[in-house]
Amino acid sequence: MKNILITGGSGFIGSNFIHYLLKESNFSGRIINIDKLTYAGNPENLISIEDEFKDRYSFFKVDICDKESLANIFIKYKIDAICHFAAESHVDRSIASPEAFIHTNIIGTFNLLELARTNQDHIELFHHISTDEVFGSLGDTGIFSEDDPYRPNSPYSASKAASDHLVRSYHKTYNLPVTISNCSNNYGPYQFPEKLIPLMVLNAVENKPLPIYGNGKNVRDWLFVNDHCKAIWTIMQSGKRGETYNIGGNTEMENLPLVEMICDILDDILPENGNRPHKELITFIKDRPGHDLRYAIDFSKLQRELRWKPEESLTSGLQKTIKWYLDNKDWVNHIKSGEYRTWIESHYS
Ligand code: NAD
Ligand code: TDX
Repeated sequence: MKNILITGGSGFIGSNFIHYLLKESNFSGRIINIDKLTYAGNPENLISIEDEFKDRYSFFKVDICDKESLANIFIKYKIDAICHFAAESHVDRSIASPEAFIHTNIIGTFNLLELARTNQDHIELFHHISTDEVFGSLGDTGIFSEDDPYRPNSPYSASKAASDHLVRSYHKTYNLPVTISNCSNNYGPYQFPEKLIPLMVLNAVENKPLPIYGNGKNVRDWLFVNDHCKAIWTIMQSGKRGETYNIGGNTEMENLPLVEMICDILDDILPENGNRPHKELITFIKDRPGHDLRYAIDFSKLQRELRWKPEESLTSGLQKTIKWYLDNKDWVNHIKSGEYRTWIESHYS
């Protein structure tokens, strides 16, 4: 793999993956990042990369629904691998307005697959990033394995499920060299503060309410984003073409104790903050419609076949993440004030 096309590389996981590939991995080729820069895409995530890796990194503001622009980049940069992150990713937004999820997650993925199929001679790999949410919801017991049936419950997870099926079908029908990974909830630096962990951290710092949906007993498995990046690169290099791999963090937790953990860490780091203990900010609010009760992920296939396992514990990962949000005040302020949008508009209009 010499020229990797990364879609959605300016979002949370994509930008962490670009940092990982260029700074920590054995990859010596070139990255072409295409991103539409929706509200979730932030070029500030990659400022240091643009400076440091001028010869090996290029960015284009492109929508994966725009076939013509995709084709031009594909040919010009002799793309031989695709790592596909671009998506509408937030469940609550998919409940409020599902349409963009259908366009980007389904049609966008289809466009990329078609491009890969029609240039198949040069394509070594199409890696598709997906989610454990395609498997639906678990009760108190059980764990998702790669062979489980798909039972998506939100427009977001249904659109991801559709895209997974398309990717699989392009392998079965056209023999396109694909791999798919389905992972649990990621957390870490550069995550947009609409998702649970960064939202709770930033609200607590400002002594704002910490909104917990329902009774706080919903369970998620938390995967530190750098562990996820290592898993993706492992699969891209050594995963069997046509296969799906689950990726998990081995850290199942109910939402309420997770938010309490965040509060305890903040109590230690910010002893002067007004509203201590931060736990007092916790507020229970109306539940999310169709809220999946529990996700748990069996990643033993990845561990057994490709020797990957998560390295970060939830405590150390949360400490690193919270410290990152406290240390990167400019990044946080630009997101909160909307200044990052003004910058994008002036550079890419
Ligand atoms: P994100 O919302 O932070 O980033 C998504 C990126 O895709 C943004 O930069 C956005 O601008 C870009 N994008 C959106 N629509 C586009 C379009 N039409 N064309 C080009 N670019 C577009 O999401 P994330 O959390 O980094 O998630 C990345 C991938 O991982 C997604 O496919 C998501 O479904 C999957 N995933 C995420 C998690 C998680 O916990 N965050 C867990 C499992 C799977
Ligand atoms: O304010 C909140 N209060 C709350 O109780 C928010 C934003 C969330 N929650 C709950 C809902 C979930 O049970 O916290 C849990 C995590 O919520 P999100 O951060 O919205 O993540 P989730 O819905 O689990 O989905 C995430 O993980 C799987 C990503 O957004 C998806 O892109 C990924 O596929």
